[in-house]
Amino acid sequence: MTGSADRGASTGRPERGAEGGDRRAGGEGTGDRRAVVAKRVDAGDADLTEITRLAEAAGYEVVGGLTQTRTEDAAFMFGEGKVAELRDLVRERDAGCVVIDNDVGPYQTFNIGGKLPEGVEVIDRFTLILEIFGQRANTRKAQLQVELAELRYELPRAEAKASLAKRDERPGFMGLGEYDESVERDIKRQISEIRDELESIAEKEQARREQRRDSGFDLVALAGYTNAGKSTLMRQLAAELDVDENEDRHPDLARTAESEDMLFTTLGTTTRRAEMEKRDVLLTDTVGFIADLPHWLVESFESTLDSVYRADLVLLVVDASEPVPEMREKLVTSHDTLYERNEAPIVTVFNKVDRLDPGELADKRAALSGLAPDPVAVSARTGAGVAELRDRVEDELPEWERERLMLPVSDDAMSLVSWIHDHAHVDEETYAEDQVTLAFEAKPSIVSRARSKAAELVPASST
Ligand SMILES: Nc1nc2c(ncn2[C@@H]2O[C@H](COP(=O)(O)OP(=O)(O)OP(=O)(O)O)[C@@H](O)[C@H]2O)c(=O)[nH]1
Ligand SMILES: [Mg+2]
Repeated sequence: MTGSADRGASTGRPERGAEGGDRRAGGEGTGDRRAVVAKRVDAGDADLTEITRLAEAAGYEVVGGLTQTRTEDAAFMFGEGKVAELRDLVRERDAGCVVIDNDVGPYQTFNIGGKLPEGVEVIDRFTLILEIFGQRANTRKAQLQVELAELRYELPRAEAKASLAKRDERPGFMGLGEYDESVERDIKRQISEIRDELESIAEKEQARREQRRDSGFDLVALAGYTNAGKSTLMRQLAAELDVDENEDRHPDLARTAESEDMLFTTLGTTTRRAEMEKRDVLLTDTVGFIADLPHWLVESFESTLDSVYRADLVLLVVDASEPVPEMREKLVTSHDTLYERNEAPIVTVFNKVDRLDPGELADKRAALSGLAPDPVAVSARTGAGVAELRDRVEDELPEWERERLMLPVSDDAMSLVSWIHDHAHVDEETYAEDQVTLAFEAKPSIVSRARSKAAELVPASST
């Protein structure tokens, strides 16, 4: 695996001098991956489950946790007493890093770091997610998206530092040494360059989607919260063949959609041909959703989700083995992510039903009927319900038209016959002496192309 130090260098992020102002997790080389997780909530009980799983996904060993319920402290996020507790816990557990599941501002990060033992890193939820994405980004597009997100994370911080340094005439503020305003300009320039490149990749992908539709394929996308079981379901529904012509894919990459009991296993998109009765379906698996992401991070990864937004049908996968409140929260996050840009009908899939008894399933259906009307229950692990899901996909896809064509028996007509076989579902093919009758069903666009191709044939054959 490429160390994040390498990757950092390739982003061209501003140099921070040898004194090491960079307090972010250093990846390989720093050695210490023991982390304490912490979270503050305004009310109720803070839950450390997700941040722990995220930290583990990034390769940390979580050795302690700490929560606090109180309003945000402007300087320290937590109360100062809690920060002292945090320091003691870090010492006791010999942790090298503190992961905070809150939107920690740059000054708060700096202040908390100042109270911790020397060399202990402070990172927040977003930096952690970026770190995971950075470790797993394996296509040019994914790398660009990570770089974009990193730069967008950096920008307000650079702005703040520049203006503070100017106002206070403290060029050494936060140990940055000589801070140059040009850093800010540099970040903005890089952001715009990356955006341009991402846009041109997105245009190519859009062209490819159109080409696939023209060839008679319906495009179905898997969406859902991270770890819902999208990639596992992909394997149930699709042939092993990977149809992504990913020119820039890293050579040593496995070309299958990987599944692991870990958050954000899948980052890039994988497209495979699904095995359906009638329809030719291309199924795309992609990055999972997660709650509480700032808009800049979501936007940086937006083009990853284009295959979802522009699909003909979306399968929204939900882990139904979780308690109803969690399912509800994750459904809401998923709908929020889809809401603004999605154009396709959505079928909700309750996955992991092998872990439920029938009574529980019925209760969950009832409790969530508002958010998930008429879900299909499956187990991507055992394959239960997958046949029903296939039927449902075919039912929900845009209607096909029926057509019946009578063609002359000629070479040109025969190549049209084979074109129709490739692009449509042929119900009947009968040969009489000098003509062939073809009855088929296909997308409206395919039917009209077949008609016009047939119309071109007739004059030649009638001579
Ligand atoms: N018991 C059970 N486990 C499942 C089922 N489907 C998936 N899993 C497990 O759930 C975990 C996550 O599955 P993935 O397919 O990687 O989930 P994903 O939605 O692709 O996750 P990301 O790529 O991280 O967004 C893995 O450990 C799977 O083995 C299921 O039907 N039953
Ligand atoms: Mg996956």
